[in-house]
Amino acid sequence: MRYALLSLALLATPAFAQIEIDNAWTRATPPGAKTAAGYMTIRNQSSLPDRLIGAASPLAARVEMHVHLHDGDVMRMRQVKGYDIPANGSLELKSGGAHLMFVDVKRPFKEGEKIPVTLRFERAGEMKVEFRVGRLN
Ligand SMILES: [Cu+2]
Repeated sequence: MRYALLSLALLATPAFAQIEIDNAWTRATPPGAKTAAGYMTIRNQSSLPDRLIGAASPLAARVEMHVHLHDGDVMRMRQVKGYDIPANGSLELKSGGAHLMFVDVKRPFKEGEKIPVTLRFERAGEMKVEFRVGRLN
């Protein structure tokens, strides 16, 4: 019986690894800017927690995961190794909170274009997402 349950769990893993990305966007960058922040909502429709463990884009040397911390009156960004996505829950990356950071962008992001990003989840694996570029702020 124990073996039967184990193999069932292994077979079931891909079906439960269901991640959906909503509203992935970034901003147009001014000429010479080296970084841009990316936002999105990550929904986990699985009954198991997942974790975003990496991100990459052909348009940036690297894509880091950042959080904002209040240090007195100063907001600081700190790089983290990943974001936990709760089972049957979601995580919103937004301005002033957790965000992706495109570092050393290869050229300016232009309003209206889409930036390809590959996300890597511990359980759901790799996923390709396009980040819509909003207006320069
Ligand atoms: Cu940042």
